[in-house]
Amino acid sequence: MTTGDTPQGEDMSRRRCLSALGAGLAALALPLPVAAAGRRPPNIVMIVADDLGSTDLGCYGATDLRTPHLDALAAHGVRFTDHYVTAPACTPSRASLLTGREHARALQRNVGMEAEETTLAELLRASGYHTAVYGKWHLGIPAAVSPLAQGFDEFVGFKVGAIDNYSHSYYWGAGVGHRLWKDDAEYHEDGTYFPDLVTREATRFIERSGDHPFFLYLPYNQPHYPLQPTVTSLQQVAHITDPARRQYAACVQVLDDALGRIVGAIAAQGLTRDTIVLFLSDHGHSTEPDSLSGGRSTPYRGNKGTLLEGGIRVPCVVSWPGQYPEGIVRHQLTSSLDWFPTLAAHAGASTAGLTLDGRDLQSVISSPQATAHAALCWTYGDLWAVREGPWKLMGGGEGEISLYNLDDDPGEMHDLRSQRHDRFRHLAEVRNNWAESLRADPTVIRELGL
Ligand SMILES: [Ca+2]
Repeated sequence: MTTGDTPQGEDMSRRRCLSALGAGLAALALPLPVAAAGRRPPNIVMIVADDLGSTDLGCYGATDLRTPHLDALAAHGVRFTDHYVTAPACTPSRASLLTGREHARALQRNVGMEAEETTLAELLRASGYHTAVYGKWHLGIPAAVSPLAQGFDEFVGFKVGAIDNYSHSYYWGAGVGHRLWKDDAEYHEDGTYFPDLVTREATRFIERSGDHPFFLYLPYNQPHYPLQPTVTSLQQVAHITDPARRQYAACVQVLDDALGRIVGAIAAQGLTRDTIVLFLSDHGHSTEPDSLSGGRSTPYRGNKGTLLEGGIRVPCVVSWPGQYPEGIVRHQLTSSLDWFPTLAAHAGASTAGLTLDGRDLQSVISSPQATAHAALCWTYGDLWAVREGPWKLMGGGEGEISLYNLDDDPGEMHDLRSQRHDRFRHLAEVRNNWAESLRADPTVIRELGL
């Protein structure tokens, strides 16, 4: 595997959660109007795409792909245009999603997510939820950092970056071998198409949930390589002439079909109005050779592994029929960090004592005027970026520091640094203050350009 799927450039930090620090930041979360009085806590289904391009859904403007179920979710929910993940690679992005914390705090170098991290699954389980993860874990292989050690009652899936969808083996580098797990044991089900296996397990979990609230985390491995779409899905995108795009589109179709089946399973149990369905990608599309580079981020530039928009700006849709507004679009700056406090609030789970970097999005979901973040900052390897309003400053690596206005220049082509020293100085200060706040956390290692 190349960078982004091995724990090399992505896993930078040591940390230990300091609960003493937690109280201050936890207080940033808004008051928590849980589910209305007398109402049961909602089920939460969190579906994560793997390497899906920033605009590769019909509801995000793609005209060649077929994503009817995801488009329907957006039509009956809330779609975010300016939603970001914390890193353009699997492991750090997922660690932040599950903890509500910057990956610099949550990761342990070359291992995965810190065992001491409090995941959303741990928090919800402590509030009485049943929890399960089916799909791609990629947050550590040892038992001490496995799903069962991080708050999940059940796990079926793999812990590495990618597997063959039928043999469930890993064919890259020196680590070739069977990689499917059920809980903490090796599991064999040769020949079952992995996305179908995930959907089947998820459906069974939903069917036996009864009235008990559950948290179901479904990190599908689509459209990540190896590109192994079904014959049916390939036929449905036969109109796409570019072979790489067609293969990729068929994998997106597999993902969309899976989401449709999950939503259908929820409806079949009469749980639609008791279930929040959240969908997002872990980062932008891949240009690694095995991916065939079939993904797109138009009109943005960049991809997985970069802090350009195409690396970190992702599709994100959330639906809670009867509770959330339907068919609306939100343009505020939002982050995958925000789902931890938002969903915890809906579940009635206290985040007191946790040092969280995300914000409760309930006000943003309710109002186009509300603000969750004045600015967002990123660090990844030696790359860094900061966005405030339409302005984005980025640097590190071999490149110069560049300033872009995303409203005028979504493709980040025209560097305005020499023309707008005022914006440059301001964003640099925002970014430095953010880095300083992380440096104050002794559990963060300073290898990230912090
Ligand atoms: Ca990924």
